[in-house]
Amino acid sequence: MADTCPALQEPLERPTGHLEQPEKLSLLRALEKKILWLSAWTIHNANHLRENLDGLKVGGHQASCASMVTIMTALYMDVLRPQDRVAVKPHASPVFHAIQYLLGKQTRAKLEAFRAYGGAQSYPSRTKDSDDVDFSTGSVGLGVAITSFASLVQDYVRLKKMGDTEAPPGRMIALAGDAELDEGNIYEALLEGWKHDIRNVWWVIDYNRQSLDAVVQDRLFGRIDSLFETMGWHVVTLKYGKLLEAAFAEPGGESLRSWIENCPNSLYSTLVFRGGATWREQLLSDLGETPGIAGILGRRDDETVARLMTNLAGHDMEAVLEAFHSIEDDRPTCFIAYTIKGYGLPLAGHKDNHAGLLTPEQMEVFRAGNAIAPGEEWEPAAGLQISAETLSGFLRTVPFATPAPRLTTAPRVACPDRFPLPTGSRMSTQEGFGKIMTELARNGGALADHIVTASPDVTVSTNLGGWVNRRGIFDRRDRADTFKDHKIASMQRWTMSPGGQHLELGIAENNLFLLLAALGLSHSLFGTRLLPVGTLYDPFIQRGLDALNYACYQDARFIVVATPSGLSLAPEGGAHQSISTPLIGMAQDGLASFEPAYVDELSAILAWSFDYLQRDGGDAAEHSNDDIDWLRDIEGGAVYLRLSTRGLEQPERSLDPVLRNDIIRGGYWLRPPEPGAKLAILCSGAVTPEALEAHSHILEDIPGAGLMVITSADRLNAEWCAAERARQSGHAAAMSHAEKLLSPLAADAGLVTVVDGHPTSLAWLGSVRGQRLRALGVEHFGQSGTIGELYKSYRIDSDAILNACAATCLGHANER
Ligand SMILES: Cc1ncc(C[n+]2csc(CCOP(=O)(O)OP(=O)(O)O)c2C)c(N)n1
Ligand SMILES: [Mg+2]
Repeated sequence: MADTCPALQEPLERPTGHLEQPEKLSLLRALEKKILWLSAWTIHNANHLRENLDGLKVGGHQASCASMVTIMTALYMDVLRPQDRVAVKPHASPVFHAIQYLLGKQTRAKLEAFRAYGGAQSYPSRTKDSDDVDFSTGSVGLGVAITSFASLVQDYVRLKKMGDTEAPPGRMIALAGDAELDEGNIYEALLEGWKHDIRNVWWVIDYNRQSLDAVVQDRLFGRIDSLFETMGWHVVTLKYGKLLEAAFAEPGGESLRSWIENCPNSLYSTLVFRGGATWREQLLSDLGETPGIAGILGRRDDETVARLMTNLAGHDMEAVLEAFHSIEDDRPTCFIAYTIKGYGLPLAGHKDNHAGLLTPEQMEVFRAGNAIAPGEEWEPAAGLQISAETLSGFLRTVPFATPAPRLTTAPRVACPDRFPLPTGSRMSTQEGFGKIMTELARNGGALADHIVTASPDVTVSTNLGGWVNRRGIFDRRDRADTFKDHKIASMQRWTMSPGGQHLELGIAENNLFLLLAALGLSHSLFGTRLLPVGTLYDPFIQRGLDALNYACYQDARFIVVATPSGLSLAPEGGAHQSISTPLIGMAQDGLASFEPAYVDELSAILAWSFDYLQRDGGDAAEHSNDDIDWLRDIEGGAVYLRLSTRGLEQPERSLDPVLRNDIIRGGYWLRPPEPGAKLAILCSGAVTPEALEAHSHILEDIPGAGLMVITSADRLNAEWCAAERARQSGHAAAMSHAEKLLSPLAADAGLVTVVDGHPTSLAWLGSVRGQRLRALGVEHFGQSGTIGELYKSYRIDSDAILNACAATCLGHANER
């Protein structure tokens, strides 16, 4: 079987010359028809023609696809340029893959395996699909919003003249379902985009007035265009197609227009579903007495009446092309394209069509309508009134379909293995972070120049102020710091310019993570390596969690610094206290998380992180087959640092390479146990002083007891799980860092873990060697107080640790 698209099997040759408009229009209409067929057939094939081992519905969304076929055909086959980047409505995935198939970038095998293992993905995925997905989508709203942040990133790199500034800028385009506009993150992004004066963004709204459950009410959407306009967007409404516009010009046409304008969505949808005869009946009943209407209807048979009444501009190729090509400036533009969900399919207009599938019988009728013979389902030219040569000739002229890869890469920026240690014997990790960043800003160099920071209105309170003072705030225009000009004393110098390296956001954590996602894809979207660092308060990770997950899902590369965290923020109190974030850090794929106790640990972790962000598996060939990438250290990823404002006495030591490696792998012995020791305390982050105090008391009774500092429960756990899997697959000698660390202890030694976060994050350590373990941590919302009061109240103070040690050693069950 020829796996790539047969239309493009001859050698590729770039085209010359332009087609005349009518010829192009008829080719685009033919492609529109083909793309509707291929998307519907791909879904049909997955649901009806493949073996179904689970007995589960495979799904796919034929109606959602049909809604967008005209728009996407016009864009991909004519309007887009290679530098444009598109976030496709999740449920239009089959349309996207069909287009890529016709353009020679998707295989037939993957279409046939749509929604199957290794096949084209349900929703376009940068990491799982192989056909040039720019932005993954799936969680509605996020794909739309990321395009505004991508445009900001494009401006950031272009204004700094990083990368290829000769090439024209791309348009960042979102193809959105109308129900996506119910998601609040859209409006957060709109506001932020306005503040940053974003350019070159298009949002194309597939306004089919249907969501998943139902036909939606019209009232809210009446507000949408003014909302965009208020935010400085240009709004283009594509309402009526050419047929309807022509009919409106006939006698009685204006009455027909006002009838449609006033027709409730539910009635319109019902009539679309019922078809021509019902349209005629309804129009005659409502407008039969109106002069001209009888003529309009009389001159058309039922099928033509139906075609006329469903001729919304979002399905009118000419109208769609006109609208897209009319835009010549870089102002953000929102296209509201009226469409019909299921257009061209028997599902059209039915309120339950979201998950609806054509029955095999309906598919046969649809096949006949498309003149596709059995066996020719995947043939590009089958059923079209144009020859295979004409089609393939045209596909070669499509500007978007450049043979060169559209997505880019960028060289790595060299990173040191540590940063100079900030001075100060007592310091918090947050303060240490601020000082390291300030030093980086001061010392300059390539690493500092590629770092870009961002924060949702907590720049100063997360200690980024020193960095910003030196590196400035990014703005498209130079803006003075008025306070500074007026010589008003302030620690903060907030000069804004295109050279600035900090992006100041309003308070919206979703926006922070979407921006980090866009910044963290800059090497792939714009060919420029950026090293993004975003700061926020740790509890508000949960506020932006879906966007954080979204960023990781696309394999964006960034460091998120979350501080303060846990009870250790003490007087700030319960609402700002985080409990579950250590668990989030462990469970989030694509994110390596750390909770350092001391600033030298942080320094080593941060230096490693800047390198880790840039890894891409490219070095895999340098590693032997046995060198398994258990921690994805070859592949790389994003990083989460959970920091604290609690000042700790810093240890006097210098990190040798072994200790540095242990810190990066997730833990080390701060007080090594004696061989065969019967007890160890394992602590993480800000509670280390309590663990140290408890440990010094324990030594009186159990002289060999050890104290381990866990810098990354996430990486320790990941490596342990990977080693376990490796052993099961026959690598008998596989051993993880956690196992090695715990090996000096007696087999029946007791363990006590303590963390200023949920105890479960360390509790698994008892399973590593099958040891008794007491896990201390925080399970309930906290309140204001001193650290001492709170640690005592929530039982993570040194007394509680001592009690847990005693109970573990004595085997008591009820030490509390
Ligand atoms: C955050 C989120 N919530 C819920 C869903 C489930 N869902 C998928 S599509 C959809 C409605 C889509 O309606 P619309 O955006 O108008 O797309 P259409 O299919 O009508 O083109 C919903 C609720 C989702 N994908 N993401
Ligand atoms: Mg919709």
